[in-house]
Amino acid sequence: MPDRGTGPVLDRRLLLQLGVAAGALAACSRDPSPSEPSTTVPPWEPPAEPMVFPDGFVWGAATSAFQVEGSTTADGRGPSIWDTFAAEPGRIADGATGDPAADHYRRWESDLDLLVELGLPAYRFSVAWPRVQPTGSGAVNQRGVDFYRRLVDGLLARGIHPAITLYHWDLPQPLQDAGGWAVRDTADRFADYAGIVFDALRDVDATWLTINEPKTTAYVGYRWGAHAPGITDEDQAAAAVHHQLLAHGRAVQAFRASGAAGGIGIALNLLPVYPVDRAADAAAVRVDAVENRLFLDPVLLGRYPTDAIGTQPGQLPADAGRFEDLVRDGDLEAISSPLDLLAIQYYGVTGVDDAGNQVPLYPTSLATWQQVHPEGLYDQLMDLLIDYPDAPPLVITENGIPDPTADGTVEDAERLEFLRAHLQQAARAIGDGVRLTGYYAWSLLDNFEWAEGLSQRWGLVHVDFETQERTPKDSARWYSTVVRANAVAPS
Ligand code: GCO
Repeated sequence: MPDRGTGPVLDRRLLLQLGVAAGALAACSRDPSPSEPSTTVPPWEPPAEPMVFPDGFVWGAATSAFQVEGSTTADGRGPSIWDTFAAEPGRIADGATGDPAADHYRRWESDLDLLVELGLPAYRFSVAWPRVQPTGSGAVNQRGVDFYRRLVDGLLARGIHPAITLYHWDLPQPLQDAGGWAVRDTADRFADYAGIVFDALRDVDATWLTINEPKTTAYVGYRWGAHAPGITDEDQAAAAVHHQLLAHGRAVQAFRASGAAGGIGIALNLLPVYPVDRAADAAAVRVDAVENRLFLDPVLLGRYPTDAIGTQPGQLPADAGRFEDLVRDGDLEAISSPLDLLAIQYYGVTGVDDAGNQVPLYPTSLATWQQVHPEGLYDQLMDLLIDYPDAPPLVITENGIPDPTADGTVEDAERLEFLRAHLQQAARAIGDGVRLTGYYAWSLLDNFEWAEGLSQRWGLVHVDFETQERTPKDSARWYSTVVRANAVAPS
């Protein structure tokens, strides 16, 4: 995410006063080369007939352990950085903690039944490292492993494909006490943990994802301090980039060595970047490096971009020399280990001004960091096709929007139309040659939305946090029809 509410932004009205029409801005190319002055292009219109997805396209919904499980001390689970962070006064908007969240640790069976009711053929969840290894290293907590075995078996018994994220931000607290992702040892600890989970579930034909959104952890957790571990240090943020990517690479190597079934990838949140005018071109290229290429290039090309870190407008203002010193022989080979899929998470876009600030071009959702622009998904997918032609097949593992009211509702026309518009853009990109093989909506359930606590509801299914009652929203019913038809209708 760009900033999750921090960082400098230009007011949209100011942009318009400057005579810059948002429609024209939207037409700007992401191509880094300074191009012709932008011209307004007509918005894309969906065809009159439903857009059909390829046979075998995988449809699902996603959650993550800390956001839904609750039961944070059950069965030997150790504390994570999010338990610590949420317990600190003022960190979470409504003072919520990870308990009970959506109580999924105890309600997992009925939640899997809900997947069946909605006709979803795939479910993405994450394994909580502190359940499996309560201190982040050493002895395995068998009761933690057993929970995920039951969950996976429950999915398979219902004919649902498991997509398993190994790390969705809940680092065991003892590893943070030793430096967290700012230190190299954490990458080795992660590889050990990943090996434990691969061994435990080696027979399962799963989609494996190593690290969820290393960018968000590095920038929001270590640069802006709005997420756990709440650090504000540019050099630690840069180190967290490298060490998470190294952890990813080591885990892929452990996966291959384990002989586990299924395929593996990493989940990167990407952000199409549009310069607001020609004077912003250079800064926009650097912001693209910080937001996208700092992650895509090492994973897919085996090298870091040279323009992401530094003191020029738009760059991550860490010490580039110190960052280079972190990268040892063999690291980039590990980080660029061949993948079976690249998981991308798409929420919206950003504009960039000539000072490198991320500025609004499109209306935001209730999440102020989310500028909603469905065509940005098409741009993103096409950019990947052009810039990384050897990339593995793509899967969208997150895409969604919070309810427009904090209270929650099951009449969520905004989410339904958001999903429809994004699925149309996904189908459009497939038609233009993108190898996109699956889509997971974020999220199956209303849940603990990090620093926003329970106050932002991202679920297809409404959760009453008093009673834990689940009620599918209109979008969930609509999404079921899309999945069953393997097609998205124009309206
Ligand atoms: C992320 C995470 C999810 C969030 C979702 C909405 O993208 O930040 O993977 O855990 O809940 O994105 O913010």
